[in-house]
Amino acid sequence: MTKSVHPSQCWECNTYCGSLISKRNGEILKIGPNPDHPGSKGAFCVKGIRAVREWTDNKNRLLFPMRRVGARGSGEWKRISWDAALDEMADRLAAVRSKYGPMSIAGAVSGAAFSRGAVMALLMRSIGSPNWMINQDLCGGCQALSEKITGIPMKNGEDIDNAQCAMLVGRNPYAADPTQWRALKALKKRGGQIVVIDPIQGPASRIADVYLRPRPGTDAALALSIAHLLVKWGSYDSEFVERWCHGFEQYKKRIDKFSPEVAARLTGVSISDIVAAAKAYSAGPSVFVPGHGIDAFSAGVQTFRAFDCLVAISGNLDRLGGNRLTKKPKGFRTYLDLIHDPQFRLPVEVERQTIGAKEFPLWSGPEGWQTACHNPSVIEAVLTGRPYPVRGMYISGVNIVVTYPDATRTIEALKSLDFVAVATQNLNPTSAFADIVLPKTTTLEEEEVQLLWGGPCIGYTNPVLAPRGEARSDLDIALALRDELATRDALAKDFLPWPDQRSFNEYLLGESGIKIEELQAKGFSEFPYKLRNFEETGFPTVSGKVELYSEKLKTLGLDPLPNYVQPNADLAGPEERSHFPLILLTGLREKTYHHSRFRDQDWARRISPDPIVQIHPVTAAEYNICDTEWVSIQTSGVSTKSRARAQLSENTPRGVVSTGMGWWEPFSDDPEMGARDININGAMSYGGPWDPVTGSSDSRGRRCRLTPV
Ligand SMILES: Nc1nc2c(c(=O)[nH]1)N[C@H]1C(S)=C(S)[C@@H](COP(=O)(O)OP(=O)(O)OC[C@H]3O[C@@H](n4cnc5c(=O)[nH]c(N)nc54)[C@H](O)[C@@H]3O)O[C@H]1N2
Ligand SMILES: Nc1nc2c(c(=O)[nH]1)N[C@H]1C(S)=C(S)[C@@H](COP(=O)(O)OP(=O)(O)OC[C@H]3O[C@@H](n4cnc5c(=O)[nH]c(N)nc54)[C@H](O)[C@@H]3O)O[C@H]1N2
Ligand code: SF4
Ligand SMILES: [Mo]
Repeated sequence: MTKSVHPSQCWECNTYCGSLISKRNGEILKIGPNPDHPGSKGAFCVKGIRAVREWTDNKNRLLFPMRRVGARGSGEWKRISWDAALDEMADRLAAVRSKYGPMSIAGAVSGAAFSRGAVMALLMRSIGSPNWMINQDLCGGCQALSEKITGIPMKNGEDIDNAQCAMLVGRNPYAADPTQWRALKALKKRGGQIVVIDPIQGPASRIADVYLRPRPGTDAALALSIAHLLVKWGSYDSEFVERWCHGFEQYKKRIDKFSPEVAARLTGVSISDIVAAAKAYSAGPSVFVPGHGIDAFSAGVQTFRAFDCLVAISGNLDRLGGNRLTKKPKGFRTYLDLIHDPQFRLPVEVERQTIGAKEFPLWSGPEGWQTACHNPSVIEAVLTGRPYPVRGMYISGVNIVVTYPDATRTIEALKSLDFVAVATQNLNPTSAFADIVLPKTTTLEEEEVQLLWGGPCIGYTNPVLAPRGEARSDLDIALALRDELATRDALAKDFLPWPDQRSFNEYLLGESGIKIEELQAKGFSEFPYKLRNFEETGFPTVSGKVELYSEKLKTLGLDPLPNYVQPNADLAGPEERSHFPLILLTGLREKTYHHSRFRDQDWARRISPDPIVQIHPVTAAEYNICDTEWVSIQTSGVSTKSRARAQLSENTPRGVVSTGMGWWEPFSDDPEMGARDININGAMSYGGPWDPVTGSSDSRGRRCRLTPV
């Protein structure tokens, strides 16, 4: 009997918790937290302990490539060899490419937080297409773009451990992030203050010293008002502002308008609570802890700009106990570095044709954050041929039928394509519409090296298991497909120069001096860094300073200053209000599931068998809705509905209802597996209004109605 312990990390979500994996005779005995990990410091969750193992050894695990035999979406499959799968995929993609051109092929993936994102981008570029689709318009994109525009990349650099005050805005760390939750409880214990801004009461608001409950989508007014008070009280960092902030005078004029009286009127929060939040935040060091609750909506960038500028002027930027700027070891390459490296880029005239680049130049195309395209516009292109046809798609590591809004349109688009291939670990509502499905490795079977902003450190995922069945990693699939396309003369250029995952990972480590062996032994590698070395680094903006006033936004004809934007739900006329009287929030996280993942695991289904929609008892009574009863949810402008069980709760304010996401039915006979029944995105629109920078649509704050079924 041989026993061993392997330091690794879980990356089922981008908390990236350090893990210790015990093995006996080649099989996993236990997965648990690594208390020495500088990022997670021993925090962990049930998904890391349990779900990922069952995900790997699930009875539903896809183990072999398969070809569709019935009609698309009929759910009938036949096992084929990898050779046959790659042959057919290459033939069909090459045919699409020669008929409609390289840009008619698009790739979909979650994004560049994982190696599979970079691999998808480079595979598409090798084909000659700049069109790869990412999730971030639905997740974190507004935050990232605001930070980029303002010049302060600080995502995941929240130093709660050294803070005196944490201000949570639209964040539910109890369910979403055990590392943050651990740190917040410790902060509370040592007498620090917690400010929570969230329309829905939850575990965080219950431990808050100051709890602000704004109307959904109005948070920017709170940030501008807190800044207003800090400047009025003289409790901002005037030295930093003087030396490092661009446009303070214009910014000051803007925040002048946001007295607590004005903000109270816009948000529904009391004046005294706004003042209390400003007092707590100004005491410092204070850390801003944002979440998805203020991201992924049509005013997401402006909302983040309002908070980011507050972080800057309050002196909490890159400060112990504040928001640390991204650090990385010298010579190390991140996935984003790779994507932007000139040697891996298509000609700029081609990148300019990325779908979405004209409308959202800071999102898509040559100047874009990840260069990826605008998803709803790609779906439009599939269905209408405008701005040009998209006829083939390769989807990997994303379940777009469930997680993109408007499942009906996504399904229609997939059905109409000339060719669709999906790489996945299990059959799901997206793979249901594929011609070919490919079995993918799980995080226990892959080696991954990445920068963890949180540590900060370089994190390492140890491939502790050999791939089950015939599963392959994204890079291996991409390399094999590239070779097949090359023999068919269907490549623009080869942008995948690595023979295997190890050499890819060594390329990322670059000249950092960090070796794979060290990572294997420890599971991570820390590196030295400095705080507030602004004289050395400057800020990556036009002015070289933190741009309170954004020169980039001005050039694009957008508001260069952070502002409050009225929520779309407020713009509805009397008829829409009477038909759709309630405001819908989506995305409520559950500890058991990760978006659409783990939906086929018995233990999780026992804890959480059905989707729920939370509703205030008084509102429920108004619409004859009883507790635990199934209701249909319909939003304004969308004809399809979604079902969920009502949960009467005073956590939700009157007139607002809140539901989760990611639901589908793995064991259903329905070939769509519930994607247009219990999936909230069956009832959501992916159309505009879009955030003018990221193209994000409102994933919450939509007008809706609930009807008992
Ligand atoms: N267990 C589990 N953990 C996860 C995930 C998962 O699926 N399962 N997903 C991961 C991913 S990718 C993400 S993006 C994160 C998401 O996790 P979080 O960043 O915590 O985001 P949400 O849970 O969507 O919403 C957080 C809070 O925002 C509030 N909110 C809604 N609308 C508004 C608003 O207008 N203003 C304010 N101030 N608050 C609002 C909601 O009531 C909620 O309490 O979780 C990550 N962690
Ligand atoms: N209405 C509404 N829609 C939303 C949201 C919302 O709040 N409301 N939230 C949005 C957010 S924040 C996000 S992040 C997206 C999530 O959207 P998705 O990324 O689509 O969600 P997942 O279910 O996490 O992953 C989908 C597929 O990725 C693959 N995959 C999963 N884990 C791994 C892995 O470890 N390795 C590899 N190689 N592949 C893997 C699997 O095939 C899995 O089925 O959904 C967004 N959609
Ligand atoms: S929070 Fe859970 S799922 Fe996310 S990385 Fe940590 S252990 Fe894995
Ligand atoms: Mo997300």
